[in-house]
Amino acid sequence: MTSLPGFFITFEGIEGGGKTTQIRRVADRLSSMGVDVLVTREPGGDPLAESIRRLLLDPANAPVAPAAELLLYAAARAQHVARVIRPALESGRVVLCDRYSDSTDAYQGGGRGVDPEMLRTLHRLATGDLKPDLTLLFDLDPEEGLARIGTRGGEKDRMEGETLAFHRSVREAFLNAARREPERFRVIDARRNVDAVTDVVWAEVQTALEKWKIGRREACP
Ligand code: Z5A
Repeated sequence: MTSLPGFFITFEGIEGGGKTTQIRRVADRLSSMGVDVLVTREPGGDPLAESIRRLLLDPANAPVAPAAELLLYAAARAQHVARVIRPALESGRVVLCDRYSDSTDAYQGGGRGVDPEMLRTLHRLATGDLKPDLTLLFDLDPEEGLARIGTRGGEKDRMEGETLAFHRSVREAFLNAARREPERFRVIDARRNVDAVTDVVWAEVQTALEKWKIGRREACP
């Protein structure tokens, strides 16, 4: 949990789970209620981090050495946290972030097999131990997620082009993280239709934000 005045929500899961669709819907609802909300994403969210994103996802750069991939994701995050996320939370905003450090644990840890201790050290360096207050994990079978992405058309990015076995390991790593930290994670059944998913997501966000507001009132009566 962050000790900063703002509230930090991350949207996680395998490709095609619907994170991006749902983050927009949540942002629209919060904005219409007058909540000061920032929507951002990883890798990216800042000009330098967006440049790193292009390098990471470009299929022309394959194969990328696992250590290089890990360090580039960490570098993008370090910049994003320092320049965008932390300042927004310090000024009391609600930050909605499409992927964060759980993606590194799932893709570089679960998918590529990077040692968890190494990942923890890098997270400390890149984020100063800044953790989300709430993480919504959009869960579905990778076959279904990749099929959704397929209907979008266009060329597959470098990560989308990984094998189904890779995406299955990633999904398992996400679910393991949710089992380890049940107080932070909410696992959302992403197989349902978009509106049904929004109903569940919105209920989780509202509950979390109510607790945050009560905490703020108690801190500054
Ligand atoms: N990565 C990493 O390895 N390490 C890290 O530390 C970080 C990231 C931070 C970023 O790709 C890649 O980097 C990602 C992980 C890796 N790669 N993989 N694999 P990205 O940001 O370009 O891609 P993404 O985050 O996976 O987003 P996405 O492909 O856009 O998927 P999504 O956000 O989960 O879904 P969506 O865009 O909302 O929806 C996808 C399609 O499904 C779209 O056509 C929707 O209309 C449709 N959709 C959405 N919801 C539904 C429902 N409920 N039913 C049916 N259809 C739906």
